[in-house]
Amino acid sequence: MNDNRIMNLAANNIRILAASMVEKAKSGHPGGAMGGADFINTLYSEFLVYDPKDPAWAGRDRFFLDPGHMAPMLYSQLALIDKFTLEDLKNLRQWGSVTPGHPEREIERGIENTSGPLGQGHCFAVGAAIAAKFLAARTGNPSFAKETIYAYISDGGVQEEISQGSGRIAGTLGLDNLIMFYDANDIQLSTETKDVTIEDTAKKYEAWGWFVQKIDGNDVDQIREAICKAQAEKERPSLIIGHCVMGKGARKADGSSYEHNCATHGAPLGGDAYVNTVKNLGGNPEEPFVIFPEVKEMYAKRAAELEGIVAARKGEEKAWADANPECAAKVCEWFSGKAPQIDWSKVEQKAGAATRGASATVLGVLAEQVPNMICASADLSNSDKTDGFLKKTHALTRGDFSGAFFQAGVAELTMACCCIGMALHGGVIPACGTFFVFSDYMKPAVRMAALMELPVKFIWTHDAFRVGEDGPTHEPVEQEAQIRLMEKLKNHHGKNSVLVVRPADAEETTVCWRMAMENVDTPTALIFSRQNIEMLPAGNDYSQAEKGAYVVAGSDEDYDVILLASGSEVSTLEAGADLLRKDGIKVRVVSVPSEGLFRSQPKEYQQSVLPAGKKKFGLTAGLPVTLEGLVGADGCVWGLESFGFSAPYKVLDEKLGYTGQNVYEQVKKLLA
Ligand SMILES: Cc1ncc(C[n+]2csc(CCOP(=O)(O)OP(=O)(O)O)c2C)c(N)n1
Ligand SMILES: [Mg+2]
Repeated sequence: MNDNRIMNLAANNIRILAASMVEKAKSGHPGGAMGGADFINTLYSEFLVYDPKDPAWAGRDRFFLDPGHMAPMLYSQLALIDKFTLEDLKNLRQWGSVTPGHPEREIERGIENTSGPLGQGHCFAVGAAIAAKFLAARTGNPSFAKETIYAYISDGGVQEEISQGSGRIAGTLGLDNLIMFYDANDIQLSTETKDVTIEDTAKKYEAWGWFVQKIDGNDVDQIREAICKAQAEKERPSLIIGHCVMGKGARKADGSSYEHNCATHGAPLGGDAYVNTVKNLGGNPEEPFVIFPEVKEMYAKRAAELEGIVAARKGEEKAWADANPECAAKVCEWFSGKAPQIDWSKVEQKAGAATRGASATVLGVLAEQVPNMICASADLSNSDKTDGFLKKTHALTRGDFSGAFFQAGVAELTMACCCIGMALHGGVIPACGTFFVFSDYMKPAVRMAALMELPVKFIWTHDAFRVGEDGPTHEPVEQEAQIRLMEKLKNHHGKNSVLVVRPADAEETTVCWRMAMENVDTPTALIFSRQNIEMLPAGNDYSQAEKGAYVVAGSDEDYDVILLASGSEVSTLEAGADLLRKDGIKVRVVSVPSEGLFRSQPKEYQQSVLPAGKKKFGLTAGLPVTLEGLVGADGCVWGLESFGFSAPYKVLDEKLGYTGQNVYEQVKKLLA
């Protein structure tokens, strides 16, 4: 335990740095950061276990920040442990700086997650806590059982609906390795919190099965005691509600208090207010970017302490590894980020199956061969066919994490963000399934997974209006176009930020899953049909799906027209092609499981598959725009431009023109 005088000095140091960063940048959020300084300082100086020399150590505690706008607090704290320089802090929010406006994941610098969209961080932490328990159960490595996942949340995140999902899941699964600190400062961006909510947050979390403590969030003794009690809790996740003072220590230009004021949420304190604040906190406004010597000393002492703590943990790990060399080697492999070794010859597809069924076949093999994979479903496992995986394992439950299936309940965004959290933790390959139409509930998570370059697998079934009897609410139309926009968006490494695949039949499904498992650099979206699909012509070389688009076997030389599609529409094109050939028209059929991937191929290949100037006809059960980019001025696209209708799918196919006959008619018109 450190001297409280120095602890308060360190917290003030963080406040000064945070306020100064924002002041210098002329933009940012000082108030929340100043309020939370006592908690983060206490956590890092006395509790958080990490290896200063080995930031990516798999057994480290994790700290997830949800309110990314409190970046100045995190950067300042990390400057106290030498992860950022004072120069870095001075460059907050500037071009090319390592201190962007909201933190972006960078393990080397101690940033575990990208944050900004409030609430998702709750689930990232829950997912990481699940991963730690899963890895502990699966491997016996003692570090995973000792790891604690800390999360820092705020009023905004608690109001976000996703907090309900994280609260429910963590309570249900009894995640006692999760400790959330709620910075309850009663202030948010434009109002006081009481203007928008009268809820009793403590009771709410208690009802979800959490251990809840309420403390003065600016009192180091109370923070310490609360963390100790939370660590001692052996059944429930912990919520520490810290009543913090927004803008703690801030002073206005006239010297009066600037605490508990919305104005400090998202703007520099400004001029004399800033000067008065720094002085009030014991700093020098002429030279605010300093770390006080006593604070430096305290953190040097902590670094030395950590050496001992980490050495002891790593010693236990070594004893375990010596006794379990094979398992230890596997764990290393899991954390390497490399794609798993899979014997794909074990996948035996049934001809003519729905691609969701084909996906289930693959998932069954993955469940057997990929011991660090966790598959999830939002209460649809028997429909989205993730039950192919479930049948080979069992669900994760409170007190028993020996299974590998995560029953997320009806909560798609929660599920997706928990999977992201698992990926952030590392060592685990997460996949999650639901109906494609409900991908709408998951977009914010997909975007974050894409930005963080996490290889989460999103499984979306019931890919088109052929869920007809359920009616328009359940019929995806514009969803494929939306997710394919993410394929066009490049990540920080200049790669397509998401790989989106929609296979044409059961065999192409296997190849698409292989691509998904081999894609360790970005998320993958897999889009599957509900209904059975005729196989592509015999002799088709499915491995070509890896190029994103390819010429299907049986295509004619010297063709008159190219027919292109993804998913089940390819087989509809084949039916149309048969009719066209009877009329003497020569046809090339192109399957395009991924436009984004296709556009990443050499120009010559793209040109060889879809030569410019050749007549083209695209067929999509989505919006025409899904294929218009590939067809261009060379033809037309038959797509859907309404929400859909309620009727059996074969009726819809007829009424909406998804038949070989309509393909024939439309192509005849195009060629006329
Ligand atoms: C999903 C989402 N919606 C809106 C915002 C914009 N926003 C950033 S901070 C904030 C208010 C947050 O209040 P609180 O969490 O209490 O932070 P404090 O004001 O205490 O710093 C809002 C609305 C956001 N970042 N994410
Ligand atoms: Mg607040």
